[in-house]
Amino acid sequence: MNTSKQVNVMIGLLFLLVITFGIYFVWDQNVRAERAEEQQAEENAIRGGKLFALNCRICHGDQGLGSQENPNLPGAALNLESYRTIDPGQLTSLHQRLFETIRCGRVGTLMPTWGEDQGGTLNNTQMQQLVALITGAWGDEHPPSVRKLLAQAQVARAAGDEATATELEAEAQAILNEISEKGWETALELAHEQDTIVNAAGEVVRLARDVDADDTNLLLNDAHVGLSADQLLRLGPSGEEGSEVVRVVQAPGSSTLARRVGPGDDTLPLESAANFRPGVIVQAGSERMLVIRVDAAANTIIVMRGVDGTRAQEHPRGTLVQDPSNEVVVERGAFDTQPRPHSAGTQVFNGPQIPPEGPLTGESGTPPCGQRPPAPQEQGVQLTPSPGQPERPRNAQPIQATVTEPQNGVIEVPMQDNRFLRNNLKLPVGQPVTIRIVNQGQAPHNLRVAGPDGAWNTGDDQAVPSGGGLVPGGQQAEASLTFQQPGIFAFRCDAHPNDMWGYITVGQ
Ligand code: HEC
Ligand SMILES: [Cu+2]
Repeated sequence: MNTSKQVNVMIGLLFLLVITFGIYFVWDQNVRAERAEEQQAEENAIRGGKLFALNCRICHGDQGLGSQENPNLPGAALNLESYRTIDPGQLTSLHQRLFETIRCGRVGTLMPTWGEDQGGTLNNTQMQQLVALITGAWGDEHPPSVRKLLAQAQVARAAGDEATATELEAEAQAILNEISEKGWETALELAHEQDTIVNAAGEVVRLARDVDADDTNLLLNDAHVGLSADQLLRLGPSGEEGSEVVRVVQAPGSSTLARRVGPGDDTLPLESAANFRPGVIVQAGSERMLVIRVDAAANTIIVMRGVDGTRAQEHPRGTLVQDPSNEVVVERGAFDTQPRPHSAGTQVFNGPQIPPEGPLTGESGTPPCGQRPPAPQEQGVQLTPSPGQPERPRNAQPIQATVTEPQNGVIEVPMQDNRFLRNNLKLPVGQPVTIRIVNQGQAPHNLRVAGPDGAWNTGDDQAVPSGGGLVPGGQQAEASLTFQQPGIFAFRCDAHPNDMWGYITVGQ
């Protein structure tokens, strides 16, 4: 081999090397870009979860399940698979609708306006992050791995391989679910963090002994953590089976002396006499006293000094006077939760916060985003529901004058965003009737009857679909309903409990 040949081979080899590196580089860039896009969706869904815990959970629930999570929550369920659509066309319109709903709120409902440009507190990026939390996609395009799977599914379907296509679509759905669920998990974690109560020593507040379902006295490791009457506490983490909400009736008294008291004074002036009870022993310094009378208005307590073998002493202003017991008297099963036994060590949380009842968006002032002002309430017919039935929300849709009865044992109820197109139904006693709901809107809806007990989400509810799930836009569902007693029963949509509303008259 002569020198020039050697040189040529060398050049050839170098050239190959350069090409190989070039190809590798381009490929690597692609993979990195895809991974970055994937991570972007996830990171934004997680940011969305944090924003949700800070701004939205008061109405939409710690887990984002709204009224499905607790009947007291007015917000719609947002943590649903039906919002994580794999249909690219649907994603575009869904993204738009969710973003606009968050930005503008919904006139005539409790859903507030969030867009900064509308006087709200969230910027566009933050609102996009909330949408990412709900859809599992960043913007109106799916992450690359999902796009790839969907393209493969299309090829498989075109080739007539339906089974493979379905499988690939399920895989794509699983990726969106996972991204969205990361965000929802973050929301729940942050909710727990925000609601955790710690005492002055930095210890987390817990039950100090087991409680039965009917115990109204809870012993805590420390009850001197600023609890006040009427406050709600949660026993066990929100979102976990068995968590219960209780209302504080009486927390142990704790305050400081408003003035110096001598050993002979039996009236103690306090900063606040709330929470003190007659018959309880309180402690100031090393002295114990028996509370005889409480004057909450004057912020004084009348005591018997130096009990339990202690001696009456002088106490300077600012001395801590407290009921050293760590017992809290509560009302069990508040906020429509079930009283249940709980074991010692169960964490005690603050909350939930009670959702506001108004004002409704756009009711006073200019409606946001140029939305029309809420329609003046059309005059519907007045029905007198059976005793104990839930109260019709202020802004619920009017009740139609036209009564719909079953045709061949079936009643069809078309639904739009957000109303039942038939909401004055009449059914016979004791006979099964099929109710078919047809969702002509885009938002998910269902139909739930409160039942004779007048409470939502209890054992005597009947729902369409029967499990109480939501029917995505464009789909329908049916269930057979039977009423064993006459009466007028309320129904509503779980996702839109404040506006989608109707009555079923049974018998007569
Ligand atoms: C004061 C209570 C309240 C707060 C706070 C609230 N919402 Fe809502 N939201 C509602 C109610 C009520 C609805 C149902 C409106 C209806 O019936 O159309 C709703 C509906 C929605 C919908 C539309 C669901 C659909 O498809 O119909 C979205 C999206 C939404 N809220 C997102 C949010 C986000 C994100 C936040 C926090 C930034 C938030 N909401 C805070 C009450 C609230
Ligand atoms: Cu609905």
